[in-house]
Amino acid sequence: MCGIVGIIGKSEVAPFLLDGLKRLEYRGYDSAGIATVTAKGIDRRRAEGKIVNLEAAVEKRPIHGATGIGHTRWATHGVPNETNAHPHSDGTVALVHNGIIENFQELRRQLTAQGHVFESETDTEVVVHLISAGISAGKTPKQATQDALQRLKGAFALAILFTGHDGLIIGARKGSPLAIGYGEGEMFLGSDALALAPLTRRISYLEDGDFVVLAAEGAQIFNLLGQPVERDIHITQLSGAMIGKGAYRHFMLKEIYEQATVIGDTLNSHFNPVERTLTLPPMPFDLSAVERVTLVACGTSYYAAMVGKYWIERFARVPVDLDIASEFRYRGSPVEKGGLSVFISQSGETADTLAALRFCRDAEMHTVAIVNAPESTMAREADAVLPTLAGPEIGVASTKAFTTQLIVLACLAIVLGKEKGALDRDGEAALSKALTEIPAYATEVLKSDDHIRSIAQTMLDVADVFYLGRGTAYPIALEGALKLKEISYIHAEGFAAGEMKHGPIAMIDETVPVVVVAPPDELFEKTASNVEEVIARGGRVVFIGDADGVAQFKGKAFATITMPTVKTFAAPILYAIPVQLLAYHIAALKGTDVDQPRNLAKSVTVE
Ligand code: HGA
Repeated sequence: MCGIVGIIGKSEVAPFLLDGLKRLEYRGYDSAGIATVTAKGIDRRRAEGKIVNLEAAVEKRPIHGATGIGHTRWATHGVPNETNAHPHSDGTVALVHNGIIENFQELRRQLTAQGHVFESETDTEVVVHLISAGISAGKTPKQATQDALQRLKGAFALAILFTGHDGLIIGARKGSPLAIGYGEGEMFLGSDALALAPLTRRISYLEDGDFVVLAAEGAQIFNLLGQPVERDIHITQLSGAMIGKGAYRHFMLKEIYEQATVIGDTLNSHFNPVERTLTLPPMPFDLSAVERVTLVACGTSYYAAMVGKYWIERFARVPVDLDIASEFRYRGSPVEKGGLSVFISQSGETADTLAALRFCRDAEMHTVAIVNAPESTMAREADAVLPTLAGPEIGVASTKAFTTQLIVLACLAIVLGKEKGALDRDGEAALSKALTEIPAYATEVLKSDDHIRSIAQTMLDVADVFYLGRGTAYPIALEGALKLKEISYIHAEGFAAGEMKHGPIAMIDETVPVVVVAPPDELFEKTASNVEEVIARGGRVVFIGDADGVAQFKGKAFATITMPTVKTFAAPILYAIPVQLLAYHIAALKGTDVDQPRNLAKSVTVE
C-alpha cells in the first residue's frame, strides 16, 4: 500500500514520476502527489483521488525540475483529501512515506511545543518537521535524516527532498519496501522494481534500517548507525511494459480468464510429464523430517492456506497449524525450532505476513514463501521460495494469484506426502493426474460466464449473501464471500455448511441468496441435507455442483451452475472460478470500481 517513486534525472522528471505512479496505483488511490526541487526551492502538486486527477492538476499548472518524488496514497491516518496527500512539506523538506509512524502523536506534541505548525492529520508529517528541525540546527541533510530516523517507531519507506539541494534524494527503509534503480547519470527510487522497470533494470533493495543518499552519480547506502553498507545490484527480469486490459472490461475479468493458462504454467514448473512425478525446488532442509507445518497468510491467501491445511493433513499426514498473520505473532504461539513454516502472499510484501516470517526465522523454524512477486522481500528472506507463476495481478481483488497458490500448495502436499512416506507412487500419480486436468476443465468452467452473469443480474439489490461449503469447499465459500464484499460492497459471509444450524440459519429468509459450493465428494450428501434445510426456510439457493448434484436441486434451487465432474482434489481450484465470476458480474452490473474497489489496495505494507 502507498506507492513511492523518486527520480534524479537529466531533464524534466514530472512525466516520469507520473508514469511511475501509474504503475504503483494498485497500491492506493486515495490521493496522489509529486514534488520537485530546483534552484527556486521545492514545488509540489497534489490531488485527491486517482492519478488522473493529479495529471489534470499538473497539466493545469506544470511543475518543473529534474529531481522529484511522487506518491500514491492508501490512507492510514487522516482522511483522503488534498491536505493529507503526500508529498508533505514545510518548504525546507518534502517527503513521501509508505508505512505508519506509530509514535507520531508523541512526536507531534513535542514538535508543536517547539513551534512547528502542522497542516495535515497524517502521521507522516512529523518526519518532515523532525528532519527540518535538524536542518535548522545546522545539520546536513544526511545527518538530519539519520537523527530523525532514530526517533521513529513503526514502519516506513521514505523519499526526501531538501531545499537548496537539487540533485539529492535521501531514501530510508524500515518495514516497508524500497528499491534503488541505477541509471546512466540518473538514479531512481521506487516501492518496487515494477515502477522502475521502464527506467532501469539495475536494481538493489534496501534492507531494514538502511538509508540511502542518492545523487546523479550513484547511491551511498548506510545502516542506521551511519556506517556505509553494500547492497547487491541485480538485473530485474520484470518487464517495463504497461500491462493492458486487452479486450476485457476490467483487469479482474482478464485475470479470471487467464487462470486456465497460469494454473498450467505453475503446475508445469513442478510436474514431470514423462515420469508423471512432482518435484519442488531443492530446500535447504530435510522435508522428510518435518513433523508439523505452520501456514500463515492474510485475506484470500489465508483461504488458500486453509485448503492447504486440508490437503497436507490428508495426504502428508502431518499436522498443520493455520494462522492469520496479524494474529500469529502476537498470540504467543509455541513455535517449534526446526518446524516448517509457510507464508503465502501475492505481493510478497504483506507487512503482517513478512513480520510472521521474520518471527519464525528468528525462532529457527524453516521458512518457505509462496509468492507471486519473485523479487519481493519475502522471496528474498525465506529459506526457500515456491513461486506462483500468475504474472502481474493488477485487479485489487485477487483471483489468479489464489488459484495458483492452490496449485503450489497442492504440489507441496504431494511432495511432503512422498517424503513422509504417506503417499505411494500410485497415490502421487492419481493426485498429479487430477491437477493436470485442471487447465482444460478451467476453460470449460469459463463457458458458464454468461449464465453466471444472468444469475448475478438477480442479485443486485440484495443486502446479504451467504456462502456454504464443506471440506475444501468451505474455504472456497469463504473466498466467494470475501470476493463479493471486496468489489460489490454487499455484505456476504461464508460458513461451513454444517455450522448453519448452530446460528446463521436464523438469518435465512427469501431475501437472502445462499450460494452453495457442493462438488461431488464424500461430503456431498451432508451438504445436500444442509441445502434442504435452507430451502425449507425459504432461502434462495444458488447451487454450484456437477450435473448429478444440480439434478438433485432442479426445481428447488433458485439457480444452478453446472460444473464438470472433477476429482475431489481438483475441486477447490475449479470451484473458485464460478464464485469469482459471480462476484465480478454482480459488481460490474452494479457499476462499482471493480479493479480499484473503495478502501482497498494491493500489497498491504502496513500492519
Ligand atoms: N501513514 C501514511 C502512509 C500510509 C501508507 O503507507 N499506507 O499504506 C498516511 O496515512 O498517509
